Amino acid sequence: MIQCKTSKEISGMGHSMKRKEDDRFVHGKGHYVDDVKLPGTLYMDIVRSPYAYAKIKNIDTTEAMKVPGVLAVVTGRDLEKYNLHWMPTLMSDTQMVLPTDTVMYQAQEVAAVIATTKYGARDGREAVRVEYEPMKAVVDPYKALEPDAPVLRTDKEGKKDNHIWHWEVGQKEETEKIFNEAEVVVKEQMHIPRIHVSSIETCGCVADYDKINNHLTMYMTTQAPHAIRTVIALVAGHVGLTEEKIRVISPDIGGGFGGKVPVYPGYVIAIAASFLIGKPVKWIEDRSENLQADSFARDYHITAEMAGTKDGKILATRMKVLADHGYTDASANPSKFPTGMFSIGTGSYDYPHAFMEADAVYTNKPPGGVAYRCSFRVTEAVHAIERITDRYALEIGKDPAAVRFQNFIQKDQFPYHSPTGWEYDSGDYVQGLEKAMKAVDYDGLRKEQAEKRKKGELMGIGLSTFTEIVGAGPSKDFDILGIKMFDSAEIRVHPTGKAIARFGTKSQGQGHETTYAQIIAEELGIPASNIQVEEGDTDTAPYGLGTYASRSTPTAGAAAAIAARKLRDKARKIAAYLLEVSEDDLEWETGKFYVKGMKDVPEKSKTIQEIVFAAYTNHPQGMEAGFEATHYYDPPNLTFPSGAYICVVDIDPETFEIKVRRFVAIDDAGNIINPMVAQGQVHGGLTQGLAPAMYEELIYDEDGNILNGTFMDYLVPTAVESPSWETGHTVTPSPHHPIGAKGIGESPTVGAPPAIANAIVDALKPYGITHLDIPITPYKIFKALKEKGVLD
Ligand code: MCN
Ligand code: CUM
Repeated sequence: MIQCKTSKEISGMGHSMKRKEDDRFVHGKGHYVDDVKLPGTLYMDIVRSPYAYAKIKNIDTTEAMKVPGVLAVVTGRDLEKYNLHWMPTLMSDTQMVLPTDTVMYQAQEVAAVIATTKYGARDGREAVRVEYEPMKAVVDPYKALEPDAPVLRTDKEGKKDNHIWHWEVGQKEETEKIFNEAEVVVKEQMHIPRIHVSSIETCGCVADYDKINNHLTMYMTTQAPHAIRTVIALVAGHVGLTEEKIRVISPDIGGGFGGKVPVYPGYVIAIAASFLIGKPVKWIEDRSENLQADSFARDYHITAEMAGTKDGKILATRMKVLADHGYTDASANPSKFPTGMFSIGTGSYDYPHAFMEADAVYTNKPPGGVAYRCSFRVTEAVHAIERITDRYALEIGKDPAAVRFQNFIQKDQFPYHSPTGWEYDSGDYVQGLEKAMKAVDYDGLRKEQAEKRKKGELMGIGLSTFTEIVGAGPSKDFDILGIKMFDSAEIRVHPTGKAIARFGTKSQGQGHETTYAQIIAEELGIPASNIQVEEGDTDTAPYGLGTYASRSTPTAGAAAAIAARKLRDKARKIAAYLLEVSEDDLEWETGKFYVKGMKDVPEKSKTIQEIVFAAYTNHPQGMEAGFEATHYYDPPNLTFPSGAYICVVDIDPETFEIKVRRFVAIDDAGNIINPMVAQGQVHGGLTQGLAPAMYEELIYDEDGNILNGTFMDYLVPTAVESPSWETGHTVTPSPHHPIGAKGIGESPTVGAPPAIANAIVDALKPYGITHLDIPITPYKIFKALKEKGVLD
């Protein structure tokens, strides 16, 4: 049970207050970027490449310009005149805005049509004639590294291969020595598939350049409005668009999931078009464009190895990654680590040595890599460690739960220093797994499974006991183009004691309007319903780095608490003045200061509302009037949420259809602000974990054609496919966070896939199957059994 310190009326931390924003959403009053309707708006549509790799011989715009309403067709050559045809990526690589001579992936932007109507722009798009000279695409990342592979990035002077970077961490020699001498060594080759966030709302913007005032207002679906404003200023400063002349407004967002962190070429083209024409330009992607061309997630090929003793003690792990980044390294991964937080890969287990290395490679696919509730690639790391731990348990013939208990980092070992250089803040992994096992009746399930196996029935039980790492971040390791990854909160309390609070983050559905208000309510005793939360307008919100990597609670949530505490300090001074006592004689109880020992004497206390009123009407002379505070929070460390997930599957012995019978998720995100919101995050996140485990994968043929570029073929699970998720939690507060909270937004998507994969592989254990790559489909099971000679 979560203990609430505040009353329901105040609704501080721990209250399942209903989400304030939902009134707006359920009444159809949400305001999304496509709802922005400005007088004189022009519409943009984008011509896209049918080839994955081709030279552009010619772009003929004659017919397109004849289409009624078409005003302009913008090509790479046009942008080149302003040096706007390339832009920087967040990983210090470069990306085309529009190509001048070569296209690098199917669906890449080739030209943009600007018209007075949406349909005119679409018709104009169809009328643009592009002459291509197709070239042999490089699709397989392993082949891309072969010596005779064509070099894709010929724009980079002196580039002789498709290799992007090499990264390694850990103890290479010690690990090798352990592997050479260990009693047991297991190894599996895994692919974490390329997937797509497929948010309900696609990406889009309205670029509104005002020539008279030289001012750009950019309405857009971005998770990081301030960072985008800075990027625009850096890219377009040379044409006079300096940062004070740019306002980015991110209205309501219909799901981001990481796909709305990057800067897409469409945004830059829309800005350029509005800048040149002087009218607002709207660009809204359609569903297929979103799926085919926007930032993808994952695509890691991992060789995972574990060394241990015969009786279950893990001694070391080794992981080798090949990362397919597409044609440019545009991961939204603002850290000094090119693999993001993949090096959390020793998981929840305590052993002294590990070694991880990764190589990234260019291929003729869309760029991306970090999206989809990934915590900067913890998804990949957790999948590898949780799968290989199960593989090890299988090898030594021990129950996977027993192996986990044997190797868990114990709660008194925190702060725990991992062999790959992280300092885990807190956790109680034993308690979490015990709770999950109790919830499913683990021993009972194993008995049932043994009975079923005798009858040839396929039932599997899968575990995942993962550690997450979120809250980017300590500024020493995390920045976007040099801007440190702090985040901010500004609280302004009006004379009547009602407040507005603004943040540098940006909710995309996570419920910040409610939960940030609850943090402030907890600290100041002002009812959460009287605290208006605003995000997403760079003209009004304090500078912040945005919402992704489950960082809002760890960073801006902390900033909210500290800004509120600054106000409480001021309130104490005012209360002392009003009550004519010394500050030390006062005590705080949510919502009021009272003279020590006189809690129940009305005239010996002042409520926060009375104090705030005095700040405007009767403040002590010499004290600054008003009641507002700002805080920029640079976290001392990341937070380390964890989870113990158990999945039970039944597989049809004839069709191999997989049914998730039960799924229990015990999460630990430290102190919880709003249990209902947190549970909602877990439910949604679990379905997004089920997705890559069983359904989703972007598939390309050998020419780089996407084979499932529409929702007819790319399977996004819905409520129909989802089991009834069972959730619960344990609470180990983060010791360095002002309210002891850790992030939770991505945990379920990080933890669920290996639990499901482990359950399916466990069901197939009697047939000698040791690993299956996700998404695990009935056909994959059929093929694997066939290969094992089980089926004729
Ligand atoms: N929360 C809480 N108690 C905690 C931790 C969190 O009550 N101890 C609440 C927070 O107050 C917040 C929500 O849970 O309302 C998520 O908080 P947090 O874990 O800090 O994550 P962020 O707000 O930074 O959200 C980002 C995270 C990411 S990275 C992806 S991807 C994702 C996710 O959130 N995208 C989402 N969840 C999503 N949910 C929706 N509806 N839409 C998305 O696009
Ligand atoms: Cu990795 S998806 Mo979220 O960080 O926006």
